[in-house]
Amino acid sequence: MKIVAARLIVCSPDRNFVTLRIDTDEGIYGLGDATLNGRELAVVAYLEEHIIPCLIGRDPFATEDIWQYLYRGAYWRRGPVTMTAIAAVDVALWDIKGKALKTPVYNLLGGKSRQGALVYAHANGSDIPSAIDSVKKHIAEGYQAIRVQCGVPGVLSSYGVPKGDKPYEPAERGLPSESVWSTEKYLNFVPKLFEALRIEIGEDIHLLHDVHHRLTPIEAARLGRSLEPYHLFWLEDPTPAENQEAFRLIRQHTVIPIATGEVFNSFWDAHDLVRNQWIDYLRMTIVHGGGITALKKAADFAAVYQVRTGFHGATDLSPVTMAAALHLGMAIHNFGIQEHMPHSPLTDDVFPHAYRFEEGYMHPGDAPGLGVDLDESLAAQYPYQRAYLPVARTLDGTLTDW
Ligand code: CS2
Ligand code: MG
Repeated sequence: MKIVAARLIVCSPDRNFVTLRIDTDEGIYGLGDATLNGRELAVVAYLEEHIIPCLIGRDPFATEDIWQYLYRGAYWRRGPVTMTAIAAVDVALWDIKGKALKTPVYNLLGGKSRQGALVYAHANGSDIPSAIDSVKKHIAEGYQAIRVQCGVPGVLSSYGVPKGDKPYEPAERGLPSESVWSTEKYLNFVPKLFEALRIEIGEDIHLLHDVHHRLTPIEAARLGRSLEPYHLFWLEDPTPAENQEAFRLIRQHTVIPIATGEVFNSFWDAHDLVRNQWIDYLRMTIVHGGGITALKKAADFAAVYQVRTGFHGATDLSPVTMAAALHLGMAIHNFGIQEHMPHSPLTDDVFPHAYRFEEGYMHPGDAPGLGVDLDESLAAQYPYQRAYLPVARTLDGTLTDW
């Protein structure tokens, strides 16, 4: 079998998605997600100008060799644009392999290690009563694990809380919006939120929380310690992770489980975190971390240190990435949990898929390959629109981490 063509489909069914389609001489094609939120067209150019010409004529089954060729062969390693482009190729090739062998991708990665992938939902509210309502709504839908974000009194547009009555979606069309942040108000408020939640819903449901990279290590340690009585499943991105040593300090002060990695693009971003056991869950994602080939290795390395996975699954990762994450999550031994922020009905129409949610778990389905398609004529009705993630400033106007 040979690769004969590859092209990009850029569409915006409620939000932007970049999809790579690779075609073979046997009529089988594969899809890969190439979406990098707010920087979409940089990946399109990287693929069109620099990668696609090198793919034509290659054997699509050679996933390891093609990965090495694109990673080592570029000489310039790592970075979100490069690794997203490599991931798109890699995922499309695994899709082709599964379709050609007439088997779901999880069978090529070790086979089923579990019956389904435990997922966590997003609950949010502008204040504590509405956050509790949102948690109860998700429990009624069958979720057994729920991330909770809440408006902080005195903080305009807190992270993870919708502005109007539409579901929370971080990227906005137009230029970047600016939100305001106060660490002091946040640190005083969050323990009250989780205390109220445990009183209201009891201990059975897993609760999670995302700090979104906003604290210093010692502030994160204080937050972790103050949340210990409420038994969180994890505290996510408590501090930015460029300095991996920062997590040592957090670990010295609190036993709260820590998750990080959604912005990592190489396992080297996580290497010290994992081998020192400073984290409990690795949140790297297939689309930004170099594909199934790279994430399988990262997960296997993490397994040696009893670190489990918690793959990123926000709406800016397309249904192709969701499917890839579910196939890998079904197969690896150290799967922990999968984020599930459902796509809009329009996005689901553009990307028909075999995966499904049932009683707190997701299942990738048994279709050959990844089990996701792209309705190109529908996609064409929703062209790309420039959009950005917000930026954040502290109360005195200093730019800080969003
Ligand atoms: C978030 C994301 O899902 C998460 O945990 O941190 O919503 C993140 O903000 C977006 O994926 C950014 O593109
Ligand atoms: Mg996050």
